[in-house]
Amino acid sequence: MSDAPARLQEIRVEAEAAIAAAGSAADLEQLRIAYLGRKAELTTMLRGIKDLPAEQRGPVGKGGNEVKRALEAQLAERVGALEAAELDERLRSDAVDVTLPGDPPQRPGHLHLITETRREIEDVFLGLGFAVAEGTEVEYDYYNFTALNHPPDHPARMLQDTFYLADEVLLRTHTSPMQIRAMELQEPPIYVIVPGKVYRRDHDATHTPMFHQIEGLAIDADITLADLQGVLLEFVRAIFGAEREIRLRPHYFPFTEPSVEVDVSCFKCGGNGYVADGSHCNLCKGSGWIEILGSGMVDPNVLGFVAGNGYDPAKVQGFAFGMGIERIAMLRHGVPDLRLFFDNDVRFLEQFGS
Ligand code: 2U9
Repeated sequence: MSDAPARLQEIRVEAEAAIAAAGSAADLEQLRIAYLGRKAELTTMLRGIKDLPAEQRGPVGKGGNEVKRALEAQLAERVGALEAAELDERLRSDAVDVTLPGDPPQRPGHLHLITETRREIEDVFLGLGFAVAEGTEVEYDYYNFTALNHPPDHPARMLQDTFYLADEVLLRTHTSPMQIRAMELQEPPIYVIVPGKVYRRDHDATHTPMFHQIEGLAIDADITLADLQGVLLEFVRAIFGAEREIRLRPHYFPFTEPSVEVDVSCFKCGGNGYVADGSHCNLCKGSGWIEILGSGMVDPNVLGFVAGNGYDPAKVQGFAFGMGIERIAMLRHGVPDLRLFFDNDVRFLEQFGS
């Protein structure tokens, strides 16, 4: 061990170079174990001093402890520097830029145009004293046809026109069955409207297998066709504008007698039939009138089916009307194609709703 002091200097040079080159706190810990740990050469040398010749003990002990302190100091300095650098890097990579715009806000949804139109129509009739009732979409043949005065061989009863679910059970083809049920539940007088989905086996540009109706029914003593006209005029002016007029044309429905189709004066040309440049109005096709609904005085035969609940055709009478909600919405908003209501393309839906 005569060259122990020289070996100490070699260890120091080697260790200092390794510590200076270390890239992480973990690397430095490995170097601490290698150069200063229990099994390190320097530790072994310091532990073996007592076995050295007397004249070497002083220089090796002093030199060894110097190297040890120098390496400890260098390690501590490098650990501090690396930890600071690692912290800086973590702060940099974890940084949140609070000046960036946030996630786009959720746009609030809105009602479908059919629902909005249905509610607006409901509000008009609620204001006139009608109640709103909703029925089921699956119905008995009795309520959908029989009690509504449809003879057994009526074409609407045919399989081609109506969705049958079972013998005598079907998807309602109009909301009228709920009117019968309402009369079974409530004695006269009754003023009720029934909105909802109805189903018909029809599918082309102007018909969908499901669409929405609102029907109204008023039964009381002394109701006349003039009451029907007054109610419908109020409705039409609320929905299509205060200037509107209505026109009744004779028609036929199984459940009303007499029956009428109702036209509203054209809200595009004001009922003139032509527009500013003298050309024919393309909305009313030059007639000045637009068909919007059907109605009539409830056929006494229909009242006969609920006569037991006070609807004696000799004592009470009334009017009924029915309209397609899609048709009203298309006319009001200039929607060109019925199928737009059911495609649910947001570019269409977004244009409506409050
Ligand atoms: C009862 C008695 C009579 C309801 C009525 C109409 C005339 C009518 C159509 C309009 C377009 C259906 O949606 S549509 O295809 N409806 O023309 N509906 S009278 O009559 C009733 C209802 C219930 C007890």
